[in-house]
Amino acid sequence: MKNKIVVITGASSGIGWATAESFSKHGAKLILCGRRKEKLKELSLNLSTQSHILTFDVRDRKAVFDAFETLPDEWKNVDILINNAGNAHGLDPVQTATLDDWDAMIDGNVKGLMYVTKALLPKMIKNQKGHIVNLGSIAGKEVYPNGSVYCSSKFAVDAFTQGLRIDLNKDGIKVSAIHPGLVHTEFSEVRFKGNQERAAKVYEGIEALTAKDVADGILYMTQVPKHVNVADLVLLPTRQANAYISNRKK
Ligand code: 8X3
Repeated sequence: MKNKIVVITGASSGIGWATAESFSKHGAKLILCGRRKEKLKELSLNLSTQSHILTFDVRDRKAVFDAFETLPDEWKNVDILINNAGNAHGLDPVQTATLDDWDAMIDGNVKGLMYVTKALLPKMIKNQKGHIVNLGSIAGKEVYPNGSVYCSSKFAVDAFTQGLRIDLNKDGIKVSAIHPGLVHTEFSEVRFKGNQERAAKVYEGIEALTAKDVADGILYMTQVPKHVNVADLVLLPTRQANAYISNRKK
């Protein structure tokens, strides 16, 4: 991992932040992407290796391509892209969900991930090497009540990952996805628009995964030998059997 150039989207919090810390500890140089410049600066000060900050919203197609265009030459040969940016907005049935929530999830989780991938591909193809790791979810494997659009967005990530792996098969580029279950981050607070009480309930009675657990999973996926691709990794808390069944302490 030493001196590898690693792009992480959504690096300003949660899984993205923890992944930046883990990869830096293993010697990687990091391109930290996110919307909140101050948070990215704070993160970069915490890291023991070099980092470069790119501030943009993955939903803004032009901003994505412009941001990567500005990379100095020494940062252009990206080895690993971790497509982490994404969120859930609301937990509602189709009939009552808002279109703004739908747009935010489809534009960010799906189209944003595709834009970033597309922006970085030409160089990876030219170099005939690279690894793209997409953040899917257990919600991309099973649909749960009131999650139709969030689950759609994560099913799309799964489909895009599989398709991209086919398209890049001849180019020696690894394409993988990691699908976490319950992870204790700001995820539920964002989903419930700041309602901390509702967010806390999601993690009640269950030892959820931490952001670092997911970062460790990504690190494992990117450290296996060159001829091995961990194509699909579902990571669940031990107390969670699937999207519906969890053994919660009373
Ligand atoms: C997060 C997993 O099941 O809380 O992507 O939606 S879940």
